[in-house]
Amino acid sequence: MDYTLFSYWRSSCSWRVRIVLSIKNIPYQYHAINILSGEQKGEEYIEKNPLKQVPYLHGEDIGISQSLAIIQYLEDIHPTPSVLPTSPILRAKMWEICEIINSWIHPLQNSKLTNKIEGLGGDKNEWALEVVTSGFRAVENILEQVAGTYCVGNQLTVADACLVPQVCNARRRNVDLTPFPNISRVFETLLALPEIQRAAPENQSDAVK
Ligand SMILES: N[C@@H](CCC(=O)N[C@@H](CS)C(=O)NCC(=O)O)C(=O)O
Repeated sequence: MDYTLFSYWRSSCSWRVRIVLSIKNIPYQYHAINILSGEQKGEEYIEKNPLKQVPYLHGEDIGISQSLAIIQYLEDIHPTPSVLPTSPILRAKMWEICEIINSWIHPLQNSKLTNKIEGLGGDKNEWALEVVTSGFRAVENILEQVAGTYCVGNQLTVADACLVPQVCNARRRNVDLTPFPNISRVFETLLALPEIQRAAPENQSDAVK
């Protein structure tokens, strides 16, 4: 299968997908979409993804948006190495972590929303800090129960693909990570892996250095 990933180097959702492609060693073409200059709103791109967002995975007969849907597809088509724990309870815990990041932290602290909050007279930094801190508190609690070398035991899973970009984001926002020792430890371990480094924003062709 020839894949093209429509991605922006700094997009954390794109980074999640790049991490899984990298863990599974799946070759793909990288198509940069500059979301700062509004390329995601171009007619040609909207035909693919009417949500005007990245990531978007294109293949021979497929077009998929939403990072977790793309990841599930990649897992189904390229099951080895798996990024899902086999134990049902560990798999559920993994999805808990993913959902906290994907459906709580990420959408509530993205710049589109925080800029709106600022426009309405709110303090965008205070808002983002509150969201990230409450989300990380919940993730930390789960990691206390299930983390090993990585988020869930000693296997690289979707939770790791979600955690790394979100922690990088938090660091860019100067969030104090000391109350989250498990998150910090797992993050540092992950960041040192070649699979994660290959997928890192600064190593993409559209990175601005
Ligand atoms: N739930 C979606 C979120 C996608 C998303 O928010 N993408 C952001 C980048 S991380 C984007 O394209 N923003 C540009 C915009 O909304 O104009 C996913 O998991 O893929």
